Amino acid sequence: MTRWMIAIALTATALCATAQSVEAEVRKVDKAQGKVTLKHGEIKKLDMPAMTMVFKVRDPKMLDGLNVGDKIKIDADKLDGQYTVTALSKGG
Ligand SMILES: [Cu+2]
Repeated sequence: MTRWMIAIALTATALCATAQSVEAEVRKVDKAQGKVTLKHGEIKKLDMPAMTMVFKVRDPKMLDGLNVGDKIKIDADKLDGQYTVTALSKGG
């Protein structure tokens, strides 16, 4: 039982590390445009240092319940030439 639970925990940690690994803070939410301004940490995948910038979101629904000042974790990619948040989770 204990070994099984450790295996689950390790799997969850690995998934978190590969998926929503970038910490960010919400600065502005633009639902109409499907955009969000984030102060984000380093995004190694995109070779991008920490900064504040505007992202598109893959689905405007991802902005539901998101407020300025929220601390979130994101996964971002460059889609159609635009930096896009592909996954987002609140509260780490
Ligand atoms: Cu950036």
